[in-house]
Amino acid sequence: MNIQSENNVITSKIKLKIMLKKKVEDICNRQIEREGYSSNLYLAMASWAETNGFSGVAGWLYAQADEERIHFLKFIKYINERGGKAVIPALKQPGTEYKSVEELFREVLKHEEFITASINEIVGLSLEEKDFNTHNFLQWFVMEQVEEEASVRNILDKVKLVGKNNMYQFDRDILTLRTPAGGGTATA
Ligand code: OFO
Repeated sequence: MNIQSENNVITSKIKLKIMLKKKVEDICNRQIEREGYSSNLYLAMASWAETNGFSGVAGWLYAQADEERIHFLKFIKYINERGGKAVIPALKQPGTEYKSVEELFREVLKHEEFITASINEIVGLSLEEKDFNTHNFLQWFVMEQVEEEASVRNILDKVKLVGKNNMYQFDRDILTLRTPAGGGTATA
């Protein structure tokens, strides 16, 4: 065997080692769909808020939708970088109506809890499969979910405190409750 073919064999052995296992690739592709849906869900909620006079709430949701799109892209790039193939899915249509801002944020919290469980499931699989690269990649999402859930619970507490009659003030102030993208503390 000449040096060139020896190098090719070594390169393909290394590739085999670092390539994503099919199981991990599939579950990461499932997460692409969930992150894409999260972005669309928050856009749909933003549209409801904007057309019901809550421009502050809409601003919060538009910003959240942008963050979810970044999560969506992170998974796409990660799969492709690891030698898998990211599949861009069709996304189901989110709901269009909410009875109140409080109901809307209860739905946001429910959805974020679902995403947390989904991320944790991938963390579990990465450990089972001894895929430490994926495990490491996921740690950012684990922390992000802690922050997102805390931020939405904080908003829900405020909605309950101000009550229905003070929604003007709540809507005016909600953007000060935003946690900066990718970590950090809320400004209020
Ligand atoms: Fe809201 O979370 Fe994405 O990951």
